Amino acid sequence: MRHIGKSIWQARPSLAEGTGSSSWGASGMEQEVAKQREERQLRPQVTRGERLYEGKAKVVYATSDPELVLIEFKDEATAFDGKKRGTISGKGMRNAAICAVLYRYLQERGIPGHFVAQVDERTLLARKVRIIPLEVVVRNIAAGSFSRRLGWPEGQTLTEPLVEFFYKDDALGDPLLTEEHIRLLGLATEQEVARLKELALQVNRILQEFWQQRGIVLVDFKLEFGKDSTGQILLADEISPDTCRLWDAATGEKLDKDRFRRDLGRVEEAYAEILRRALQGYDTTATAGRQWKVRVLVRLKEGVLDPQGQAVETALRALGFSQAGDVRVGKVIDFTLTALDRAAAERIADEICRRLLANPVMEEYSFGLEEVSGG
Ligand code: ADP
Ligand code: AIR
Ligand code: ASP
Repeated sequence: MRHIGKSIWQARPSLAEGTGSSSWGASGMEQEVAKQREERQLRPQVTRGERLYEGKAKVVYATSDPELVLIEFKDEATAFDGKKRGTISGKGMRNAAICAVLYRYLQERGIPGHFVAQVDERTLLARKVRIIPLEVVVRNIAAGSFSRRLGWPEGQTLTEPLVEFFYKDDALGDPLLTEEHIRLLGLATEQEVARLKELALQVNRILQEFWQQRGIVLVDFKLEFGKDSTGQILLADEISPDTCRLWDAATGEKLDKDRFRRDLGRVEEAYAEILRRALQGYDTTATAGRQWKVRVLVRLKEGVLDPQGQAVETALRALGFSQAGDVRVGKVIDFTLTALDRAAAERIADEICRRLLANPVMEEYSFGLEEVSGG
């Protein structure tokens, strides 16, 4: 493994000593710092590599781990496919923090996402994916291009959530696509489109509840998805006031990028308010769900040399147990996890095995799952 430059963990300023921004609630911030410490222990050796891509709102860097990227959030803002440009001071830092909170919340609930850790004020570590060039929009209330296109007044509630696909192509102005267009253009298969819709609606349910608890109405939002090196579809890119419409439930005030798009003023304040609300009740969100006991068995794949197994076999023979043969030594890993339901727990356990516990080249794994009762 290549090591480029300083370890990002050493390079990062601690949030606690960070900007001194007043937007962090005291207990929310303590929780946040604790989460970051936990995440840091999981990925201690990753270092920053070359700049892979600079977009309108973020810069993406390679890392010493080919499966991971660093995503740095900028204060620059654009709207209308880059035609309107400006700076929203503090946006990078706030969007990175909001995004980290939302991704943790979603991934704890079994949504497969690219988020790994927040490494400094404006930078997230994420699993590298090949982005599927679709913007997947979910709408609960009419607004924006939906209102313009179909003449529904802004604010009218839809009878059920609507999923729309747009072609992620600035030069074409991100046109709306039908599922037939997606197939014709070869952007995704029918099964993949079904999976994207399913995930988008799951994300909508989870985020609607998250924001509702914080006095915010989730009007609509845009998601991006990508495929990791194994071909698994992961939720990727950011989820923030840049990509969601968020209205104050009590006053109807817009607390998102529409303030910038439409020159409504108090843009920075809106982002700060969303961060403050996102951090509200942070500790309760971290422990939501049921407790599951997981037992993972990891063994070497058939045909991989197992010196430990051979040693045990030799020792058995020395003791006279000539009946025993084909000894293979594996390991057992026990842990508990918190998840809303069995399906979520299984998705998370599988991820943990694939990403950390079993080496995909040499090892195979299986796991069993049991709910901790009486909790
Ligand atoms: P844009 O490309 O629209 O200007 P950004 O400035 O947000 O957008 O740039 C970030 C780019 O990184 C986006 O194109 C986004 O699709 C891509 N991206 C987001 N998450 C990942 C990831 N985990 N791996 C690779 N690319 C990603
Ligand atoms: N969005 C779409 N393209 C880029 C972004 N950020 C988001 C908007 C809005 C939702 O998708 O921020 O929350 C729908 O956008 P529109 O313009 O189609 O109404
Ligand atoms: N389409 C995005 C927006 O309006 C960004 C951009 O168009 O530049 O928010």
